[in-house]
Amino acid sequence: MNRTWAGKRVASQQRYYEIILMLLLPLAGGSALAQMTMPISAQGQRVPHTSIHPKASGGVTQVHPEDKPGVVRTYYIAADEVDWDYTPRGRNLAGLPHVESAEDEAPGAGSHRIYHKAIYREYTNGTFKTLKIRPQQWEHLGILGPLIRAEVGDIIRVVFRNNTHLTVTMHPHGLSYKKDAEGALYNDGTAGTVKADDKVKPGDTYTYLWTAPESSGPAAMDGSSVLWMYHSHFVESTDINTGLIGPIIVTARGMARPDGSPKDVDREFIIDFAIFDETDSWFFERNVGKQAKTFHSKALDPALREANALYTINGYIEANLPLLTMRKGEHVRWYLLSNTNEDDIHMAHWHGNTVVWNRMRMDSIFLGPMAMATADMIPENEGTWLLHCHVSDHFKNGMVGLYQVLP
Ligand SMILES: [Cu+2]
Repeated sequence: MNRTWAGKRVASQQRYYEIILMLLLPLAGGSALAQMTMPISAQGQRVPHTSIHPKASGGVTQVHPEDKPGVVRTYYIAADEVDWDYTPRGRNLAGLPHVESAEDEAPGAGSHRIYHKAIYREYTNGTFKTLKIRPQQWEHLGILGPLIRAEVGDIIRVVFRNNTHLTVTMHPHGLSYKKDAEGALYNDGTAGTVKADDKVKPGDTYTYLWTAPESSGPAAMDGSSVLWMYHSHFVESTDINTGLIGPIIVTARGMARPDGSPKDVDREFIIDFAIFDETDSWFFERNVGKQAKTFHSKALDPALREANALYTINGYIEANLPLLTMRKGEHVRWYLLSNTNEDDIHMAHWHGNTVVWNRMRMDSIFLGPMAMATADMIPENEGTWLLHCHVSDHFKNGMVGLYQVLP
C-alpha cells in the first residue's frame, strides 16, 4: 500500500473522529463517551454535519455542508441465554431423499435438536424489560442478532447489556471505532476504562459508539449497500459457536430510506451459512453432560464433535428457515455471510433463479470462514425453490432452506 496515501487516510479518519467527538460531547453532558447513559431517542436524531472528503485538494480536509447530515441510531441489545431449537417445525422439511434426520439419532434424542445458547436480542429501551418484536421481514434472521443499520455518515450507538453468565463483548466489522469501542481483548497497549469494552461481565452494561464513514460503505464494485457483521470477541471462536453473532448493513450516503434500507432495493434477505460446533460452545458440558468431561480436543473424539456440529442457515437445519418470499420482477438483495469454524467453507446455491455478484452472473457463491457478500436477484422464475449449501457434507446434514417467488 502506498504509504503516503495510507497516512492521509488515517489522518482523515482521525479527523473524522475528532469532529464527531466535538459534536457528541455536548450531547453526552461531557461524560466519557463510551459510558454515555443519556437517552438519545434513537432512529432519526440528526447529527450536525460530519461529511469528510479525504481526497480534498492539498490534503486539507473539507467539510461540505450541502451533504445530507447523518443520524444517531441507537440500539438496545442484550446477550441473553436461551434454549435454541435448531428444528422448531420438525425434520427434513424440504422433503429431500436420503437425509440424515431424527430416525438416525440415538434413542431418546427426540426429533428436535435443542441446545442451550447465548444470542443477541433487541430490547425497546435501556431498562431491558421488553423485547423488541422482530419485524416479519426479519423473522428469517433466526439465531442472528438484531440487524444494525447505518447510512454512510451515521453514528451507531449500542447500549449493550450482558444478561448471561459469561463474559462477552460486541465487536463490529467494517464500521469505525476507537479503542474504547472495539470489543476485543488483547495486548493493544491500552489500559483502564479503555479496556472496559473488551470484557463485559455478567450483569454489566456498556455503550459502544461506532461510526459509518465512507470507508464502511459501498465502493465502486458494490451495490447501494454492503453487509458487515458483529460478534462477541472475548474468546472469539467459542463466543460465536455459543451463538453471539449478528448482521450490520451500511447503505451509501443519499441512498437510504429513513430506516436505513437502500432505496433501490425492494426486498432484502440475510443468510448466514453457519456451522455451530457445540463442542466449542461455553455450554458444551451443560448441553452434553458426562461425555464432555472427557472431551479435550476435536482430534480426540471427532465422532462426538461431528454429532454436535449443526449445519445451519441462520441457526435452522433441514428447511426450518422461515420461507423466504418475494415477487417476480422485484429487486431482491441477498446478504450472505458465514461462521468462523475451519469447515465453514460454503457454496451458497439457488435453484430456479440466478444472481449478480461482483458484476458476474452466478447461481452459486463461494464463502470462506467469516465471509460477507452481497448478491442481487431479479427473480423471474415463479415457484418454491431450494436455497442450500452445495458442499455435500453440509447439504446432507441439513444446510438447506426454501425460497418462494410469487407472481
Ligand atoms: Cu456449507
